[in-house]
Amino acid sequence: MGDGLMAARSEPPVPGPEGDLRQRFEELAASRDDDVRRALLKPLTALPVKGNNMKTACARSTVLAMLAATAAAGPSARSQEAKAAPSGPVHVMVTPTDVQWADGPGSLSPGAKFAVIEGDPKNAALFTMRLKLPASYRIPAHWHPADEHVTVLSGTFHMGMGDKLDATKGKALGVGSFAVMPAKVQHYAWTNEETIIQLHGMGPWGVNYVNPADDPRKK
Ligand SMILES: [Cu+2]
Repeated sequence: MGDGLMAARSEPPVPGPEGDLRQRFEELAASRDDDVRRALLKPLTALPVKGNNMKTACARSTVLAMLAATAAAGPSARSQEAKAAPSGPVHVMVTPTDVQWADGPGSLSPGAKFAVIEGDPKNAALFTMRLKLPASYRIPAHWHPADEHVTVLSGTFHMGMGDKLDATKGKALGVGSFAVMPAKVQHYAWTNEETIIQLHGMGPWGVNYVNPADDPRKK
């Protein structure tokens, strides 16, 4: 019965339910769109089959089987293409000795060192960086365009909220401490000993000083 159906494709339309099935299959075969295939498949199942018309019933079941196979092949073929695509997440595994420190960043006053260990703070994506701050280091009141997430890895990082650094306020964050400074909220920080923090957030990242005179990029 499969041969008969395929041969019928070059013949003129056959009237009646069987002709309908052939015409639908032609439309379906011409379509590369999964949604069109499904739309065609749906009304096809609703076609009436007379109990004693075995030829129509056979043609119908064959078309349905072919439709099901075609519909099933589309998405799975596509997902295999996706699996074969070369681009994908790049893994990151960094040990403390892997970290390559550099002087900076330019948004902080001299003496700090930094290392970007994931992403690029300039991009609109997640990034992670580390800051190594010497003892008695000051970061005057500032804010960021996105939430700042701070994890203290060594030393003690002191953080306070407000528009002016006040070392009599704030909180001492020891090793293992974590802080989140919401976007645009003014805060400040300082150290009394060498301190390493890990900072992560969504780029593009930036430091905006409450008092422009505190900005080392403007000096
Ligand atoms: Cu900050």
